[in-house]
Order: sequence, then C-alpha cells, then structure tokens
Amino acid sequence: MQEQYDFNTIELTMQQHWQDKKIFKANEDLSKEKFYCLSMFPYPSGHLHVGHVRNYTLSDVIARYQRLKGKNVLQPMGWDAFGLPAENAAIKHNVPPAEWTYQNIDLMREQFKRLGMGYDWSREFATCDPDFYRWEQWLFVKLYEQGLVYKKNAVVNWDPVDQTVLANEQVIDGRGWRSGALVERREIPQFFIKITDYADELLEDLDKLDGWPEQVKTMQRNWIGRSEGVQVKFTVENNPLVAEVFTTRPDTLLGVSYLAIAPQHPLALQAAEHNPELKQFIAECRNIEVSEAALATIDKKGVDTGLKAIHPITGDLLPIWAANFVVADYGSGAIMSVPAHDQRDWEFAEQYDLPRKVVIQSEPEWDYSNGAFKEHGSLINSGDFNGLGFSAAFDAITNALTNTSKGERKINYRLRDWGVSRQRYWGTPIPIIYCDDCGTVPVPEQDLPVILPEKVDFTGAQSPLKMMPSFYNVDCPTCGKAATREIDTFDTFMESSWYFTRFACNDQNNSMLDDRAKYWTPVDQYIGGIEHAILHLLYARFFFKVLRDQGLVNTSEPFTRLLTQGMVLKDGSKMSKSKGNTVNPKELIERYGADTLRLFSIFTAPPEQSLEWSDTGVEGAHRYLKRLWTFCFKHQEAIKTINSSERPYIEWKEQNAELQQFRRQLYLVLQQANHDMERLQLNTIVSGCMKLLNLMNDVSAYNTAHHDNNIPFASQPGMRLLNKILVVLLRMLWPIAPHISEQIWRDLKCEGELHNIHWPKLASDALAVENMELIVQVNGKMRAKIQVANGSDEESIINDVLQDENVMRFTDGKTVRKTIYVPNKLVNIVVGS
Ligand code: ANZ
Ligand code: ZN
Repeated sequence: MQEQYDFNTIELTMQQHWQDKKIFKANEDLSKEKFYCLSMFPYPSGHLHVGHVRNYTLSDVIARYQRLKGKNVLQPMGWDAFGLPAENAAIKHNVPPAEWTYQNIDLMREQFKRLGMGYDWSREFATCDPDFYRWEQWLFVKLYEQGLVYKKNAVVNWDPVDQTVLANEQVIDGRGWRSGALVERREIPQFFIKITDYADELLEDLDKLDGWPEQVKTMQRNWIGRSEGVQVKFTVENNPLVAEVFTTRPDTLLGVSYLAIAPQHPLALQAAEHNPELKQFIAECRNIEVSEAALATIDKKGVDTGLKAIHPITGDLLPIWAANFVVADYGSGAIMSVPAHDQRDWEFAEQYDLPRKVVIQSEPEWDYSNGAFKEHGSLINSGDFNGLGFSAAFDAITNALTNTSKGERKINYRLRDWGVSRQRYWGTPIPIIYCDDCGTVPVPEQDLPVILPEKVDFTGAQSPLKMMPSFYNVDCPTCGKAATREIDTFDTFMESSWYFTRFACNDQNNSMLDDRAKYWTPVDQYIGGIEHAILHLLYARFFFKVLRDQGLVNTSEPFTRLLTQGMVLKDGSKMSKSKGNTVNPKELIERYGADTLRLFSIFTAPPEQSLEWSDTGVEGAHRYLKRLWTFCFKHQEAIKTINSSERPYIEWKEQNAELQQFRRQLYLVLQQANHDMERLQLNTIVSGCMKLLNLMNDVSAYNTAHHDNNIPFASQPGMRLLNKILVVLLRMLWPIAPHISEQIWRDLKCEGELHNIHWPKLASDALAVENMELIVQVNGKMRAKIQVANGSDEESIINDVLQDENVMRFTDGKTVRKTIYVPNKLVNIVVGS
C-alpha cells in the first residue's frame, strides 16, 4: 500500500480495471432479480457541471448498492442529442450541428468515465443516430395508421424578417432574437398525437405510483386537469347556431346573467361581419399570448355581440359577449357567466356594468361589492331548486337539463393533444410525404429511416432542409409521381419519451424493441430534476402505454420509483455562467479526485434537497478520505495478516462489555445504513462511514492497550473486530467513493474483489444484547415509550407499537395512514379519521 493517497493513479487504475473486466456490462440473467437504474440522459452541451455530477452520482450510488445486494443491474448512458442549442452553436461557430454534437458527446463521455460512473457503455447511443430515430419514425407511422395522429392548424411565432418560425425561447419581449422584428402569430398545419385518448389512464395510474414524490403526482394531476361538469346548450335568438357552455357549477344556472364566448368562437365571427368594433376586437385578441396562465391574469376586455341567448330554464334573454379571457380550446370555448359566484365573471360584470344575481345563500351575508361568493351553499332565487345543497342541486338541475335535451354530464380535461411538429432542422425528420394526388402519405416501413442530412450549411435562421431539394423532392410511395417530403422535425420530447426502453436492446436492427425490453422495463429507479415533473414524465408515461398497446412492453408504467434531486446552489442561488458562480468539476477532479467530488455531492444534503456548494465542504470530504487512507496504511500489516490467515471462530457473547459495545455500534451503523439506502437518504450513509472510521480509531486504541504478543492477530477479538469494521465500512463506502474503497480492499488483501462482494449482513445478535427504548408519537406528539428487543425488524416493531395500550388510546377508532420508523429512536404513527 502506498503511503500517499494518490487519488489520480488510484482512480485511473481502478477505472481501467473495471473497463477491462467489463463489470458494468449488463446481461439478461434470468436467475437474478433485475434492477434498472437510470438518470435522465443529458443534453450533450460539452461540459459536465456540478449539477450533473450530483445527479449522475446519485444514480451511480444506487446502482452500485443494488449490485452489492446481488441484483442484476443495468445502468446505461446515452445522449439527448437533438435540439436548439446545437443550431445556435452552428450559427455562432459555423459548424454543422451534427459535428458540434458528436464532439460534445466525446468530451462528456470522457468526463463521465473520469468520474467513475458504472455505466454499461456497450448500450450507449445518441438520439440523433438514425439507428435510434428510425424506430421513432416507425412508431409514428404506426400511430398515424391507427388514427392516433392527426394534423391541424396551430399557432406559431413567426419572424417576418428571418422568414422563420421561432421557438418560444427565441422570442424576447415579443421580438425575434436575431432579427429584432416584431413576432407575428401565425397558424400553420402541424401534427398532433392524441395523448388525450389516454388522459383517464394517465390520471388513474398515478395512484399506483407509490414510489413517486407526491408533489410530482400532484403536478401531473393538475396538468391533466380532469373536471366533472355539465355541457349546457343555450339556443340563440333568431339564429341557427347554438351556444354550448361547459360548467362545473350547474347549481348556479339560475344566476347566469350573460354568456361570454372566446373571440374566435363561430358566433363571434358571425356577429363581427356586421360589427366593426367586434371585428377590431377579434383581430386584437389574435396577437395576445394564448397560454391559459396568461389568460388567467389578463385585463378583462370584451365586446357585446348583440346576440341574445335563451336561458334553458327561465327562457330569459341573456346578452352574449365576446371576451378575451375565455379560452377558445377549453370546454366549448364559451361560458355561462355567474358574476355573483365566479370571480372572473364578477370582474367582467363590474367593468361592463352587467347585472348580478345571487343564487347561493351566504352565512353571514356576503358583501358583493368586494367580489364573488365562491363557496358551495343552499340555493336561493332558483325557483323549484331553492333549498337544495350543492350536490342535490347539481343533480337536480343536470337532470332537468338532460330531460329536456338541453344539457348533459361531461368530463373535461385540461390536457391538450401533443403537438409534435417543429419547424427546425436539428431533429428527427417527420416521415410524411405530400402528393398532389394521394394527399398525406406516411413513409412506408421499408423506406425508413428518413435520414436527416448532416452535412449542411447552417448559417441563417432558416432550416437548411428548406433549401435542400435533394432532401425534400421524392417520388410518392403510393403512385410514384413527384412529391415532397415534410421538412418539419419532431419535438425533441419525442426521443426522451422512449429512449429508456431502447437501452434494453440498442443493437436490435430488426425491430424497435425486443423481449429484452420486457425483461428490463420498467425502470426500477429513475432520477432527474424536478423541472421534468410534468412534460417529460407525462410524455414518457404516455409513450410507454402506447408501446404496451403495440405489444412491445408488458407493463403500464415506465418508472417504478422516482427521485427528483435538488439543485446545486452557490451562495443561495442557482449556478449560472452569467452570474459567474459556476464551479468546474474538471478542476476539482484534478485537485481532489473523483471520489472526493462524489462524496461531497452525496454527503452535503439529502438527495431531494438543494445542495449549497462550499469549498470547505469539498476539502472536508477530501480530508475524510485521506484520514481513511492513512489509517489503513498505518494498520496495513495487522489487517493484511488477518485477511490472509485462518480465522478462528469468536464467541462474541463471551467477550468483555467494551468489545461487545464496539461491535454493537458497528451494527447499529449498518442497520441505519440499510434503512437509509432503501429510503435513499444517502447523505446519512456517509455519516455512517465517518462514524465507522472513528470507531476503528477507538477499537485500535483499545487494541493497543490490550495487546498480547503471544496471541496471533487473527485470534485477538479486538483485531478481528477492527478488521470487521473495515470490511463493512469499505462496502458501505464503495457505492459512493468506489475507487479508494476498492483500492484499499485490494491492498489490504480482503477477500475477492470488492465489486463482487455482497453488501454486509447484519449480525442481529450484536444488536439483541439488550432491549432498546423507543419513543412513540401519534401525529407527531409523544404518547408513549416502549421497550423492544434490539435488532427487531421494522414490521415487528410497528406491530408491537400498534398493540401497546397507551398508543391504542390515541389510535382507537382512527385509520392508521402511515407509520414512520426512525431506527433505535422513534416510531411516529400518522392517523386520520
Ligand atoms: C359557471 C360557473 C359558475 C363556473 C361559478 C364557475 C363558478 P375547470 O374546473 O377548470 O374545468 N370555463 C369553462 N370553459 C371555459 C373556457 N373555455 N375559458 C374560460 N373559462 C371557462 O373550470 C370550469 C369552469 O371554468 C366552468 O364553470 C366555467 O365557469 C369556466 F360560480 O361555469 B363555470
Ligand atoms: Zn401519390
């Protein structure tokens, strides 16, 4: 063993060794339980930043731990290679996006390797590789044929100077980022995939995802936005058109005083023909931002269309207004306005002096000059329905409408179909051909892939494909006449929606996926940033269900457990180039080694919380590894001797109290580590490792005091214990700081190779020497203390606790919602009625 902790040599040697032995190459071994560990693949920007280091270290720790647990682990890596930054770089540095991307991939691959990530590199791919995207094109054609794809007009940002469509992030204060021209809104035909067909399943299956953070599931639920309501038909006076509205409050029907319709609503367009003011208003509304979030806060404006709707129950005539806050493509683009009980309607009515009718009783009396009364309550001023509460009124009014064919129950979703067309070059070509005679023709399977030309001049803002007749001029696959290709490419969310399945069988050239995908999916542990909580995860869940329906995978949810890691901050704010507070991992690796960086990023904060960068923290992590190294160097002869000699059985029960106490501490740390690993509280595993080094120091001091030269090392309990602590510590540390721990393992002649050794086992006898006292809380309040045998498992402890008389006094008649066990300390029972 070297005296100096020469991390650079150690890390490079170890990495070479793992690579030579292909230890991270995953095979479909049916005799073992599989574990698919994946972190969201990176965009190849060329440089790893410390946020990446954290994200990828987290998943490497989990993957390596599962390996020691005996699982058949797959941890692949690839590149989310299409997208806008490559186009921007191409314009800036005059290098084709493909070239820029592949160079970056090479750089980043080396950085990952230098960090010691345990990836199966044989499964690597980049999404810009035709061998990958051809299958995306194949699937798209399948979906097209099955009617899950359609084309419709959708709004884009049009730069009139550059004559190109801009992505939202290329529009700055309403102007094109290059030209500075005022951006126009244009409608152009685009492809959509019917994700809404899966809305119900996407919503319902969230309940099965026990391994997902609640917060992410809530965000998905809100995004899908299911609401139950009623579609009400209002006939229009002297007009064949009907105004249909969607309402979640049919109980307020008798309080409707006007209708509000979206400016693009057919009734508004019709009325505008004879109404210049309305026409002008509709034109103005075209140029405003249409996102729902924007509409929610907009200044409410409207114009009376002059049309009158007939109330379905009272027969009253109600004015119809065109209003800018009504979303054209939600519900039916029209609302029945109840200013007394809906705040937006209230504001609109105030502004245009429209009448207000109170139909819900408030207690105490509500002051309507301040705003709408939005609560549920008994009906008043509602004729036959007076006195009914919310649900009864909902049902009664709905039935009255249904019986007269003036309404029906309806479920609406906020979720929109997925627009997948992008007017960009650097993406997967959409495999569609347009023929004057045959119309829209999908590219036949045998003609796939449609390859994106990579040698392009990319200077201006426009897609180079527009200027490449060699790309877009083709023969129609149906009739053979001259035709043209679609030059739009796919939204890059398409690739990230299914890449994780392809890692199972990236070498398969005859189909999108094969049986290996059924073996490896679902991903057991997925790790990534909270910024992907909605779109990426929703699209991936959707695609997985689509793949299931194609028979390509055999489960319904792609990610069993999800860990959303926190951000890396410096001085409390996000690191960014513009703030000049970035930290370069490369320099840190040179200075301290990869193990230090890994240890620091795991130790400093629990995975889900943000991590505050600190140079002293990095130094602290480094010092720990150095101390460990030095300790091992100092004790190497003794440890090596024990490891290479026959070790007689030691009856621990017969040893003195001090030794038993040391041994107990070892297993308490291990017990905690087991618990922490399973709940991914990885930072406290490092604390455990630190405790074990301290413990080794204590045991070593004990050994010095009790040393007997006449007994061989291997027979001295204190020496054996020291050895035991070390081999537990090295295994606990290996997932986090794999190079140093494996090197020490090797240098000190521990058994076999560390990467093949199983995770240490608990010696429950060490823990069972006495009872321990646990604090029991009910809903966070301390209610009892109970004695349980040391080393009992969580299940039996919870059982004991729930049967304890004192505890039962507080849980009686309530449902136990959750139990939280903090080993050796407390149990918290969460109850609800
Ligand atoms: C009458 C009413 C009375 C309403 C009341 C609410 C409260 P969610 O839950 O989001 O589905 N609405 C319907 N379509 C709309 C559109 N295209 N643009 C803007 N608003 C629209 O909300 C449904 C409610 O949002 C509907 O119920 C409707 O207003 C409005 F005291 O109808 B409500
Ligand atoms: Zn044709």
